[in-house]
Amino acid sequence: MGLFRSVISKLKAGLTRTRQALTSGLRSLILGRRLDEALLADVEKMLLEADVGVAATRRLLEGARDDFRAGKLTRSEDLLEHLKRELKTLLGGPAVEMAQSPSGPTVILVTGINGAGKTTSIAKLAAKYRAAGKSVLLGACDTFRAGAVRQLEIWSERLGVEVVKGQQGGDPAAVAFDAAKAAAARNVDVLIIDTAGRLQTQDPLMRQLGKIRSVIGRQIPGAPHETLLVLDATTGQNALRQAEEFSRHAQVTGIFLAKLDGTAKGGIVAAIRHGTQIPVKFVGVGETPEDVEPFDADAFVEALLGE
Ligand SMILES: Nc1nc2c(ncn2[C@@H]2O[C@H](COP(=O)(O)OP(=O)(O)OP(=O)(O)O)[C@@H](O)[C@H]2O)c(=O)[nH]1
Ligand SMILES: [Mg+2]
Repeated sequence: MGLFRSVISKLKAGLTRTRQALTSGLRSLILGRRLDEALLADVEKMLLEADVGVAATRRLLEGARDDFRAGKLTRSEDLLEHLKRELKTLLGGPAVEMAQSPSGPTVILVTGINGAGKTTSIAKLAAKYRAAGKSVLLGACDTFRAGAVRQLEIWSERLGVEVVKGQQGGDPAAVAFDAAKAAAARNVDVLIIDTAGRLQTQDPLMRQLGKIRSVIGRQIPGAPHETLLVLDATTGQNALRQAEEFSRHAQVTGIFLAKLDGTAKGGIVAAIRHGTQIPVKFVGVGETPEDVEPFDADAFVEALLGE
């Protein structure tokens, strides 16, 4: 049993828009129609519209097409169950747990483009760890955007956790140094580092991320234990490209897919899973600290395609 568990009802609520578009759409498409090549083509179109992506869609329907042509899949009602099974396989088994330092603080570095949802997602993680009885410290390494430190502080006050901060415009690596030092001295369970939004194409900023990493690693052996890339689910296939690019530059260990509630294109999860090796570890389904679910393939598929 992991530290965090997935709650299907909450996931379902968060997936409302995708469910309306995809699931209701699939049901009404399939019900009362004969299973034939035309129906398979329509289902394919619907999966593509939900941002499942070309490659993942092909993979999801491959088996159905083969089985249909071999006469093994004959009833349209069975197609949905078939898709569910395929999607579960594609998304791949149980949740991938967050890494944990064997001794001393576990450090989680959070990165992503501007406005992806990094700071909000950090509040969500902090709330989760607090609820699991862990002590949490935050590092305000977004020294770039005006108001960024304050935003993190407001969350920290609400959640009852402390923040290590520096001067606006100062060196983010210096803040990372202070935060890691404080985390080690206080022996907190978890240190979560907020960073400024950056594009994967901005070399100096990507190098800065490297500097933050090495500063933390010198203070706390093995840190950062997790590098989470926050992606905005509403950006569709663009999110997939960010995942590819960021993982090339930073050693991303997991994806936090934010704003899944804000999109009818929740199929992006499948595209990311199929297109990268990085596990989706959390999904964000709203703006409050409670609106987060650890990603679990079975729970996700049930919430998405279940009744
Ligand atoms: N609906 C919804 N909104 C979200 C979610 N996560 C974040 N947001 C909203 O997205 C907006 C940007 O979130 P931030 O957490 O400030 O994003 P950020 O990546 O830290 O932004 P910068 O620091 O400016 O790069 C805010 O309005 C959040 O409330 C989510 O899961 N669902
Ligand atoms: Mg931020």
